[in-house]
Amino acid sequence: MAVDRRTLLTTTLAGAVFAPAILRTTKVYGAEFALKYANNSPVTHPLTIRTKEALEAITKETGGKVDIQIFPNNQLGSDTDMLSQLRSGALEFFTLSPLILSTLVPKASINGVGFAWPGYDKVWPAMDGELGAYVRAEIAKSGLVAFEKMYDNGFRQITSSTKPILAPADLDGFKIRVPPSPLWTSMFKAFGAAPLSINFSETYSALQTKVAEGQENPLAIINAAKLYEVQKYLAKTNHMWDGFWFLANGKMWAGLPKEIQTVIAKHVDAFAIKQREDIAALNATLEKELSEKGLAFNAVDNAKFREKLASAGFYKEWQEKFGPDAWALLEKYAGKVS
Ligand code: X2X
Repeated sequence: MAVDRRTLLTTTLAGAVFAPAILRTTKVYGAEFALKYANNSPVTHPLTIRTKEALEAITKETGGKVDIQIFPNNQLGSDTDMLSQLRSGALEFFTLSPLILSTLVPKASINGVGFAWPGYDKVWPAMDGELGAYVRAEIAKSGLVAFEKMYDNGFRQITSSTKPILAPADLDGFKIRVPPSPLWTSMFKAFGAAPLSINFSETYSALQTKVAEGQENPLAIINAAKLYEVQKYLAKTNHMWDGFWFLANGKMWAGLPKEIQTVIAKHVDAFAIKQREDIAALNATLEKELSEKGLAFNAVDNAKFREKLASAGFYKEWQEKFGPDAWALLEKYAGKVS
């Protein structure tokens, strides 16, 4: 059998397993499934690093049949933009905070209820268990698919350029940037703050120009996005836990061959576990690193913040909004939330 140049090139690139199918569609000529994944995270953040590795593993295992290009750091626009691109099919995959997703899937924000989680030992069993399954079913109704394992964002901390936040009263009138989500706005209103709903893509400049005095994010984001350059103080409030659902456009997903779906889901989920470990490791070292970069850390009495939310009616309002089923699942894992 004569081996022509094209065959040689193809088998070299693709390896033996998918070689026959790939003859028509090598990476050189365009993969059979050329897709896009986008996020809001800096290139040095574990979300970008690990999703990139997951996508490479997918390309490798499919012998180049599936080539998912990554667009990190809001290259395709803000979270709000990317969510509409995902819905229309202009974008195939996207990682998004469940709280921002709640603009489309209201019950998705349940994990973000203030001070619900005592720690990660309660978060992961919930999100990998019945609470996560409940939310994923809600997401499915909206025409999107959420993969099983969430990626971590983290426990959120409040930063400020104007004054340290030592007690709930310091939030009174405080101009704080929050991501676009009713739960976030509601929570900071309950603290008496003046929340500004701003996408992450605009957050650094909103802080730099002092449109907002402060913001709240986990340490890994504060570090990777260099928010310490435009903030002076960090209050260790741990007021909310947030993650990222790895989402797919539902129609596109349904159109993929079963064996391709299996390979994609396998790697997306496996690298989520590695990414969670990365965030855990960073949590152990970043207070020191960020202090050295100039952020002044202070501890707070979390119970006082929680009491303030309770007395403002925050828990009552959101318990009604989420309804008894969702709330019961939250409390099943997190303990009593009120
Ligand atoms: O927008 C934010 O603050 C971020 C990066 O934490 C989210 O994706 C929700």
